[in-house]
Amino acid sequence: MRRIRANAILILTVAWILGTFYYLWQDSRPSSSSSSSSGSQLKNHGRLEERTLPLIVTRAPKLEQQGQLLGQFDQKAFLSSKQLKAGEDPYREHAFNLQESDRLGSERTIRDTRHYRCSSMTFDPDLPPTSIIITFHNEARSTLLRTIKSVLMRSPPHLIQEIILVDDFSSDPEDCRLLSQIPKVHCLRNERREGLIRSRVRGASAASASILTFLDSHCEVNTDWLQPMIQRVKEDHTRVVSPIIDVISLDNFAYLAASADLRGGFDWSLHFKWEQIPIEQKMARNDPTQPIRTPVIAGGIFVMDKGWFNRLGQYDTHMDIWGGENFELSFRVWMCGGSLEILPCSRVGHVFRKRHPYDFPEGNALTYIKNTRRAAEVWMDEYKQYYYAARPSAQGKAFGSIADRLALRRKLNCNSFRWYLENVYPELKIPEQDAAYSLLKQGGLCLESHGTDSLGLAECKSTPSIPASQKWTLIEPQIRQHDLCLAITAFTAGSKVRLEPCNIKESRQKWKPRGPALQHMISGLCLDSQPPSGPPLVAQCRPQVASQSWEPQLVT
Ligand code: LR7
Ligand code: MN
Repeated sequence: MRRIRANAILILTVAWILGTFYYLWQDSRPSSSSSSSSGSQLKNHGRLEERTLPLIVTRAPKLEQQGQLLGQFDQKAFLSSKQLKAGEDPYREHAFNLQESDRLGSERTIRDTRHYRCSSMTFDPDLPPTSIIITFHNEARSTLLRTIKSVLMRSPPHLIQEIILVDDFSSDPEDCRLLSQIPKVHCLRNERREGLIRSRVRGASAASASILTFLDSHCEVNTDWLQPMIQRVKEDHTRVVSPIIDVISLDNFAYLAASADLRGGFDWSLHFKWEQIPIEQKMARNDPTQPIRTPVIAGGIFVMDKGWFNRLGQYDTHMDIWGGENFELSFRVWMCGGSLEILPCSRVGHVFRKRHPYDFPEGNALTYIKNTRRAAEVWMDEYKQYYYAARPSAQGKAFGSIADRLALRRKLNCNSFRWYLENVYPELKIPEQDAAYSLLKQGGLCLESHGTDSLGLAECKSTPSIPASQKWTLIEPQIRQHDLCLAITAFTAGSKVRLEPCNIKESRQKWKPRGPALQHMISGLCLDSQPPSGPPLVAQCRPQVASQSWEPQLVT
């Protein structure tokens, strides 16, 4: 009896110990149900992972190491000479809580927010070093110093060739001068306000390493952030790579993990947003350490080969202050032969703000319009009409000459924006245009849909009683009715046509006008109403045949 009881106690004890281990192990993995609602804007906080317990921390280096890191630089004096005065609004100058930032000082430990499998990744022993480029305009001393120190503390020293600061004409030139005392840090000061785009180009031109790494001036890089990015760029110099950007709270400076299932996207007004990875890609991801292809990058934190940066035309230096350069770079990289990806095993924290703490000499809205208009005019081809439709105030606003950027695009022999939409961002919906419906007339008859499977000819109706079934939107290459598109069912003459959900990648849905006829682009066949009573089909094109003539008539 006693033996049975002893055994029972032993079994319970073992189970308890195993259970505890299992619980701890579970807890140190990112939760799988963490995807938060698809982020909606640049400064949103809707992309945080649910788990926020600090479990694994990155240790700060010992004091003697720190001495070596900072050389002659006196960080105490640097920070203490410029702190918040009693009674001052801590948010006023930087749009984040300066008091909290100052309280943290020049460094701290942060949680390693990577997936647990990232720590077993291996990298080439001979990765090339990088030049880090940080532009700043009136950045708070504590956030700027933490950015620099986090780089020095959490990167393998041999991978940091130098840190190039570009002081974009901040009010106090001392910041730049003092920080240059830190080993490996150089600071270039602009003689007038240039904005972040020209400042980055200046920093990049001064860089001596073959790989460029851009950071905002209020970041904290996390454990082993750099190796995954340099590895990917070393393998293929046309890749432009970003980390997952964790959130540093603008109120209390807590370091919070961002969701790992997001990528960069945008709407037609060229407003950046975080969005969920498309479901098919998510299902296919069985390795959480794999890169995530992204249509655009947020813009501030990325690694790029220097030769590739130069060959692709750096940045559009006629863009001012802030905004739009991330679209221009992203379109250019994809359309001219490169790719963009987010590396989930690289994490960098960034203080997301709700407003700009600095002034825009020409006004915030006008500057954003000028910059995005330049991106749209140079890269978006006929699709720029949707940008103007979504941002009517952009029409007629000055944006300067784009001749050199167009010449660059020609020289690099870049793909079209349609190619980009089809191959990189097929999820971006082409908007319905209210005013651009047409009838497709053949004599007195009009092409009409009856449900999705059946099409036919019927007597044309006139305004105001035109039924939706006779209204077509002709957006080359598609012939649309709301979200449905006219498609051939097979690539042979005599095949039926029907309506199916639009998909810009689908070659069966691509048409172009050929004289009065509508020609299917790939098969070369033409839309034909023969026999007149039966459903329309595709047939060999015969110019001037009445059954192949479709006269579009705009209805407003
Ligand atoms: O006139 C200026 N001169 C500058 O040097 C204005 C700004 N800057 C500096 C500034 O000090 C900071 O270091 O430029 C950097 C970016 O400015 P922020 O931090 O005010 O911009 P942001 O974080 O709101 O903006 C994001 O979008 C910008 C569009 O132009 C840039 O691409 C930023 O780099 C970018 N930041 C990120 O991608 C970090 C992640 C945020 C997201 C999403
Ligand atoms: Mn920023």
